[in-house]
Amino acid sequence: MDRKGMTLSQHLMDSRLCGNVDSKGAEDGDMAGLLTTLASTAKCISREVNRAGLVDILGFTGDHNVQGEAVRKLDVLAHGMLIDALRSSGYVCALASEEAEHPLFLAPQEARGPYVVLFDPLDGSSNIDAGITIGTIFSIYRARSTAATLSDLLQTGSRQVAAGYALYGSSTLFVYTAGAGVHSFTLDAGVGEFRLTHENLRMPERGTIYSVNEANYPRWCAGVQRYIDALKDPDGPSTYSARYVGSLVADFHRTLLYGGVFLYPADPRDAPNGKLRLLYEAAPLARVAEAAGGRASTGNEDVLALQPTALHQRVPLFIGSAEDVSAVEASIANAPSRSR
Ligand code: AHM
Ligand code: MG
Repeated sequence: MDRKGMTLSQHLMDSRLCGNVDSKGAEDGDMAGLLTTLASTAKCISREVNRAGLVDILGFTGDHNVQGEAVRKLDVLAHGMLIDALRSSGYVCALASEEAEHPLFLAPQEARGPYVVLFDPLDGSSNIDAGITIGTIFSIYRARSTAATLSDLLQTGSRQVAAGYALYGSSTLFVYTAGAGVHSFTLDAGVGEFRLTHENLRMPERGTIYSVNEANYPRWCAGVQRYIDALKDPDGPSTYSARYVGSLVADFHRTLLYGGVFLYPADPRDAPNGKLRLLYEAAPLARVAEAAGGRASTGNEDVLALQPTALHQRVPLFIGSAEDVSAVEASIANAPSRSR
């Protein structure tokens, strides 16, 4: 049966019946409901992103977030929309956002559900004012009980029961994995429905695109420098092209479709532990990559195996086609030990 064009709700219903969406215990259906809540909120964020310039919500608020970065008005708006929608959904007991220093634990008198959700409300926000593709990234775990604690938010990425993102670009997309396969939907804005455009996406085992902010080259470790040098070798086995949007979610989506590798290495001057956040960016995209046959590494460890120690922890990130990511790891491992 050609399922293309099927709505997200139909797809979730079908997947649930097939056992492909987390549905343990008494909360059968909660995951489908939670993903629907996220997708509905993404539609609202998409609307605000599209009309941002018309209603004076571009630019900065004047505040700084917990990472010390200037906060943009749309960051705050998207953060608030997700908190409000998830908090009242009845599916979650704790939330954590890249834009908030502290997590939110729902009180016993609130309608609480079995899941915790961590999210980057608007990834790529430095691109907002230029109308370049940005997105929302989410990560979902089960809590041990609805009286969740910080440890329920600090789980290894391999324990995610679902993850995905919305992309606000030339179209609005919603991409998720919840156990089996990675599925991508495109918003049919006229009727307000996400419709299935790719089911069971597979990332090519090897690609020919690398994606990195190459201005940082002089400060990378020798292993990463050598890896990039080798990609440019005219006598090398393949010819690579460079593509870098500067919105992780957009660079990742291209990598998911076309293959290759996205790199954000550590940089001793500006990002000694890497720039990207483990819980809001690296782990959810690693979960999507692995479900599509790809990989994500910190350079010497699988991202999904990392035990988080802090909510806003950063990590170096190498993510994409399995063979490309393994090649970066090999280059780092084989570099002289003091300059890895
Ligand atoms: P943010 O917009 O949520 O703060 O995310 C950080 C962004 C990523 O989307 C992107 O990959 C990276 O920062 C780009 O960094 P740089 O400008 O240093 O290349
Ligand atoms: Mg981000």
